[in-house]
Amino acid sequence: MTVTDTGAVGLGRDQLTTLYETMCTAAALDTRLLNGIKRGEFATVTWPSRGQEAIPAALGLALRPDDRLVTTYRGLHDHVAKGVPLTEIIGEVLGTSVGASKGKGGTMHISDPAHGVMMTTGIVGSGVPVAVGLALAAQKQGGDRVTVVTFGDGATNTGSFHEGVNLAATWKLPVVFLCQNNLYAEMTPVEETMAIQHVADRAIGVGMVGVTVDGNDPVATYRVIKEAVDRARAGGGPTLVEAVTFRFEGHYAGDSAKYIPAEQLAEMREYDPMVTFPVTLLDSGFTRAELDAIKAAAEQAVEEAVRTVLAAPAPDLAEIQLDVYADGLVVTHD
Ligand SMILES: Cc1ncc(C[n+]2csc(CCOP(=O)(O)OP(=O)(O)O)c2C)c(N)n1
Repeated sequence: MTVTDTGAVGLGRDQLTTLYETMCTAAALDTRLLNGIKRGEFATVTWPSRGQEAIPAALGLALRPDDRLVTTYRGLHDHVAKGVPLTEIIGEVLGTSVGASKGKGGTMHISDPAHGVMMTTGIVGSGVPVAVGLALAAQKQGGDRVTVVTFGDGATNTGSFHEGVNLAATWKLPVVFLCQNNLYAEMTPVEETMAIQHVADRAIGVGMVGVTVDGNDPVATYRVIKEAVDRARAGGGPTLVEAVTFRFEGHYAGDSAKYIPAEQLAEMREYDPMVTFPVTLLDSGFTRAELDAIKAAAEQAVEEAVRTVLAAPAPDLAEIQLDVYADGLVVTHD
């Protein structure tokens, strides 16, 4: 197990811009949805990721468009990073016909194979074996496509996780296991469910590379994920990446998060990537005006997408069985 330090920036201006654009879009999306729910503008449920923006931004930069992703209910940022259009994401969260699954999936079940998003799941840990299956298919097909699966620290306590990583390591499958360790599983602090300090240590038991990185540092996280993706693509097998971060909102929209101690919240705010990364960017030659413009453009794009979605019709009743069964099979009830 290696713990990386953040190191010098060393990325090009375009890459840094992409990282910040993705982070701003993800943060704006989270905030806009939460605010809309709070003021009764729409009724839906989301699982916020405010604070975790650096990890998906790094992931998006490290992946090719044809690489595959499996994610969770807390995956809206991952969808943004993988290029799923905002109208498809918001459309699905709000259950309208312009959603990625035409409004039939909801926040927990966004899939968009055209952008490589194969599954979003609400069953903790269940994405791992699915990603391993996708990686096995890629290996059998002989291409160099990589699959990434993201999950929380709590998911690494499930049987699915342990079975999946073991098989992937044994068969050297092209998959990256990306744990977004936000220090809580739902309302339970990580130390109450794990006797080890680093999730990445779990890689040792199956003979796989495991790396822990500061998940609030998008540059360091990008480097670690890129190395893991390159290794998988070159036939070197899977990696378990643990990106340590923090979630500033409750487990779900409406959860007051009272179980997070005030001192911990205050301390972690110092490491909020939406605060620290702009400082890095200013040190790297960006101007405050440039950063403000990126943030404003992201907020405007989210606002326009919300407007489009709210003007879209609900899914048609005739739609209800389409895309649910295998092609051509429609079940009817007399
Ligand atoms: C198999 C299963 N058990 C329990 C739950 C209830 N549940 C929903 S989220 C969650 C916590 C998961 O924590 P973690 O994997 O750390 O992800 P996070 O929510 O922190 O991103 C639990 C236990 C579930 N959805 N699936």
